[in-house]
Amino acid sequence: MRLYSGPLSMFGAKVEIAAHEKGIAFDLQMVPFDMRTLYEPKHPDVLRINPKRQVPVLVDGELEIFDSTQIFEYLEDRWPSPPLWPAPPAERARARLLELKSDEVFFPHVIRLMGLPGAGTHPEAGPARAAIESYYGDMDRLLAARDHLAGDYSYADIAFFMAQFFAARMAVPMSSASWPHLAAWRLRIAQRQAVRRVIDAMIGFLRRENRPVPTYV
Ligand SMILES: N[C@@H](CCC(=O)N[C@@H](CS)C(=O)NCC(=O)O)C(=O)O
Repeated sequence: MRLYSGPLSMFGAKVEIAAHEKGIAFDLQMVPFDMRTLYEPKHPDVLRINPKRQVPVLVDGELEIFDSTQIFEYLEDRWPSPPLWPAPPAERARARLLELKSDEVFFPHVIRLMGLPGAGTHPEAGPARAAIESYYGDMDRLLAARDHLAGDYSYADIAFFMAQFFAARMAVPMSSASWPHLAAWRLRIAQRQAVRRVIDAMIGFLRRENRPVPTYV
């Protein structure tokens, strides 16, 4: 199995973590990425497989798919153990919704900050920053009564762990005074071997590029 990703790809990191959690052997193919030119030029296999021209892309034999959430579904069907979705249908639906919200409700605010010099400290950062902090509040309330976002450790945790890692990079700190349950969850997830392996590689890349690294890691 081959996974195409980038050294700073939030969505690719989600898939890498899930594959490590399941003990799946894969070949990681990093596409060209540069802090100035970003994902240009595109890798020819990505252009051929994904009309959205984005990573992650997964190739497993004859199968060629893209999009981190679609890839999660394939990994779960093909390697059901250990499970990364809860079994009861309602809990599974809640976990899937949280995974989607992390990518499509929370993360767009982080992307907005990526476009502002100084990110969260830029004078125009206010609305995105407020939305990120409000989402932290929602997740903190959820985690007051449980250790993980939806049942046992799941794809929902993987997705939001990576999304908040990028929010922290964009100068929106998650204080343990304001969101104690969420901050404790983050430390728990950061200790997982599969997570550590992926974020350590990302931190190494950030350090080589002289970019700030979130302090809690
Ligand atoms: N919804 C997609 C988003 C993928 C995505 O935004 N990938 C970024 C890297 S993290 C990318 O390839 N960007 C390059 C581009 O859009 O040109 C997923 O979950 O995989």
